[in-house]
Amino acid sequence: MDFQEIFGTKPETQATAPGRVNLLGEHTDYNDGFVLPIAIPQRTTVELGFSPDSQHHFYSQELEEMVSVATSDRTPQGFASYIFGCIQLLAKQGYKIPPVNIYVTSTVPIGVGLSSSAALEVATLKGLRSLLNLPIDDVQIAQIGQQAEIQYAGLNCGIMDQMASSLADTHAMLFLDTRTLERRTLELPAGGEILVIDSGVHHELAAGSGYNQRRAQCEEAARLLGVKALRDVTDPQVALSLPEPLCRRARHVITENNRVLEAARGVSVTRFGELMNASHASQRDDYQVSVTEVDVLVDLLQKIPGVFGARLTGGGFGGACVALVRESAIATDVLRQYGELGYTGKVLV
Ligand code: GAF
Repeated sequence: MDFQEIFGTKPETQATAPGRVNLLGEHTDYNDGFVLPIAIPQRTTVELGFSPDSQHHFYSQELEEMVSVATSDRTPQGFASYIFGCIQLLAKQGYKIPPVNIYVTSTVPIGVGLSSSAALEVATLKGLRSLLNLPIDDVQIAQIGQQAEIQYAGLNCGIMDQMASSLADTHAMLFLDTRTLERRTLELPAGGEILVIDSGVHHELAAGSGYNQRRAQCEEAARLLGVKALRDVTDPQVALSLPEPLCRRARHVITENNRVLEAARGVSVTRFGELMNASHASQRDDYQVSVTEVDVLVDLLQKIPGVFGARLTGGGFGGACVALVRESAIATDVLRQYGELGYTGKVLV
């Protein structure tokens, strides 16, 4: 069923935003640190029109679900929470938002660390900007999207995903300083291609997950070290003065920022791969956001000739692995070996 079949009119406008895969710089964004994401080909598209009644109506093609909600209602659950959050935040900024119909379709995989929620927020905000001629730029869209995630979906996230979805493309990495929002695009290291494989274990990051706990631990570590954010520490030895587990959490963030900065200075594909491998070890051992299946998959990838490096990508606790490879055909071998161990993986990018 398309927009017209669902809502009885043609859409007034539409907008689209991609998911992202993060190559380096995990759990650094809410520490004011550095990240290196790139957009993926999968996108979320929203079509929009005006609602004939006093409610907003959101329809998800993938879920075949309609959610109708008035501005004064409580936040709905699921996909609608992100859209509702974006609308409410625009209204709080003083924009007059009439009741709207929004039709969502997406190819961004959900729950694997490729930012399906940021793609929905950014597409929604760009769609509303177009529908209502709102004077907001792509960075403001990322900032509002991040607040929608925090205030309406309960994930105390950083700004990487929304910045990547709003500003990145599939041809170059976005090197972003999440404190200043200064950014530049960087070519992928010559000779490397991106491969993303789903481990088959899906994650749920929001309220109650280890994600918000990790962020709180980082803030506590920064407080104990007397800095504004862990970004302000560059020597991993400094973390040793902290009690566990804050010591490990801080060490991950400090070393991860250093890895991103080294990669951004321009390194060979081999060195970039080594940095990815070190990033995975740090996420697994210090930040403790990996799971067995992901570790197995990363391990297989790292041993296959033609793979420069591999790591867990995104928030963790399951999800996908990103690898830098000579050619993506090696995926067949990896999936076979992963399957022989009793797991089911899937190539996503
Ligand atoms: C999730 C969050 F939304 C991001 O802000 C970031 O912290 C990431 O996990 C981990 O690097 O995608």
